[in-house]
Amino acid sequence: RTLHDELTRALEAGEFVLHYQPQVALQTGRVIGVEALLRWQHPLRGLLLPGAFLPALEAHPIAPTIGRWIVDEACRQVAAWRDAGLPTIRVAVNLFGAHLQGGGLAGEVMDAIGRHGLPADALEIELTERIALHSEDAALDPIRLLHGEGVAIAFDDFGTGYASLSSLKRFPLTRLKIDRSFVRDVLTDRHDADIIRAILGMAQSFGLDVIAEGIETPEQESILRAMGCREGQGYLYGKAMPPQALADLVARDC
Ligand code: G
Ligand code: G
Ligand code: MN
Ligand code: NA
Repeated sequence: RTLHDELTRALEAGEFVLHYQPQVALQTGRVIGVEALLRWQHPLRGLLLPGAFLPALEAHPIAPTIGRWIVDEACRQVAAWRDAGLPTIRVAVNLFGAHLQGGGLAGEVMDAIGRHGLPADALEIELTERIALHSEDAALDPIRLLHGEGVAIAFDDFGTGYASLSSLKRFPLTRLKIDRSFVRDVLTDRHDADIIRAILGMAQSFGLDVIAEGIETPEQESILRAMGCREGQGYLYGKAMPPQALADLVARDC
């Protein structure tokens, strides 16, 4: 069987799972959100990371179907954590371009939120610049609609592409995710520190929240906090983990 055929079988067999990477408030250290990251529990090859299958999946006709499953599963999980006594945690999902193009996105997302009894702002949709850039203005209407309903919209890997500044004007956004390539050398590279300051300043003028990705050390955390960044994500707080491990992490500081 080809990888292409395997993906259809995997969806039917329920082999896709979501792992969750914590996002914390830099002032308090509290977990305030998670990013859902797709894994494939392969019967022979073990747990596969997106690098092994995402390119094939993105080009596959079932991408929108898997995208719909991801939204529903993420909402189901947040409701399950809440029902188990945890606070309602915001969950961010990464969008497939083909899912946005498919046309049904806004209805599916609002339906999932409603079905699981979540407030709209418990869900965040992550858009990459690649998706944003390659979409006609009208193709972004579902994103505008969801933003209007209170769903959070985040711009992933911000600062690495070309259309960042005009995108801020064109898109309905809630949050910028500072790409981890700027965080990595923030302590030693003056230009990276300047870029982060510029992003924070811009976000403030546009009324957007910011989260820094790829925080791995307490020193990176401290300087970002001092620069006025309020949220962070990275190995310092945890890698993407199964739902129960995430619940244990959150329960520790409840
Ligand atoms: O941590 P990880 O190796 O899971 O992530 C690798 C890449 O795969 C990241 O760029 C991430 O955006 C992408 N990715 C992970 N999960 C999903 C998903 O559910 N949907 C989409 N579209 N991309 C994902
Ligand atoms: O959607 P996005 O491309 O941002 O997906 C997140 C990716 O970043 C995943 O592959 C995840 O494993 C990776 N990642 C998350 N935190 C860190 C970190 O602190 N350091 C590094 N090197 N990678 C990270
Ligand atoms: Mn992401
Ligand atoms: Na990112």
